[in-house]
Amino acid sequence: MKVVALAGGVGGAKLVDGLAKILSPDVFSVIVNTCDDFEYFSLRISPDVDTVCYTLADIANPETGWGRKDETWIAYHEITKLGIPNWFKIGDKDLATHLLRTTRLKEGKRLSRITDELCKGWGIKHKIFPMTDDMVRTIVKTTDGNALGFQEYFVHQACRPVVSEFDFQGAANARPVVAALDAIEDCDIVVIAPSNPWVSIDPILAVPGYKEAILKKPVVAVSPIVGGKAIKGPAAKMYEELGIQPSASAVAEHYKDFLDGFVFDNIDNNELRKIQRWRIIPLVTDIVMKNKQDRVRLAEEIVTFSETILNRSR
Ligand code: FO1
Repeated sequence: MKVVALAGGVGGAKLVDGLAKILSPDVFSVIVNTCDDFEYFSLRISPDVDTVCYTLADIANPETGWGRKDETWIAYHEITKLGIPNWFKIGDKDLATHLLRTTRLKEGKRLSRITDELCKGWGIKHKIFPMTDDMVRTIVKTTDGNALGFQEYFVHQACRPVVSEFDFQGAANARPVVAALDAIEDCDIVVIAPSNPWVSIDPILAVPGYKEAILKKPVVAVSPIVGGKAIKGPAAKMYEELGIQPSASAVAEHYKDFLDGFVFDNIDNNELRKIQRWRIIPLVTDIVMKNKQDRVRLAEEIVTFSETILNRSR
């Protein structure tokens, strides 16, 4: 069975890691959000791509999920000592990634080709596709009338502002990575990882071509909301600020136009009927990935679940 996952930051990367442990590179690939990308000290940062790759290469910081494990902060402290504002923490190992990516971009290389080069260097065999080679970025509109770059909102202002709208700048005119579209067309099922629907998955679907391609495929999504809360990040806060009660069923509703199966946590079993009303097949299980074994266990359950969905549609 061929699987393509759509993923964003830390939560999505954990499931991608579990799936990559049980599915070989010829049957599993990943399309990653690049709307969190930004320039910092003139370096091009692609946080979600790096988080997925670092996690797959087992070099991710286990506490934060982003950045590198066993990191050193010499360059970071030297910059700070110079009194330069330094709110986005880049470690020395992580810096190497941004230096290489920025240099290659200046040489005219596309982000997808640069990601291939980085993956080769990190020993990652699975195909990791940035969603586009074009420059896109999430602008977070807030109720006090500001329009913030995503990292300004997420890191510098620690998700405090109240959101009112998201603008995926450049997405409507961005071109999908052709090989990523081919991977969807060639796959048996698409898995939407437990990433933030608003700012990790919606940006991928905003790039022309992806939504049309996944509409032709069975789709399974995994809830990033458990017991009304996000496992990590501002997803639940965003739901509340957008006037929607954060819940597993709210996530299923977000995707319901193209969803065949939905994986959510035992704690939200009370949402079962609501989700079934949208003719979505449920898988209720423990979806909180506390360790690497959980990632593989959940991935195995999702693969089995996907096979039952495929058998139904045949
Ligand atoms: N997140 C933070 O909360 N603080 C940081 O200083 C920070 C630095 C950072 C550096 C590289 C990188 O790839 C990610 C980094 N992140 C940081 C996480 C990043 O903001 C998020 O991972 C995504 O944008 C949302 O998933």
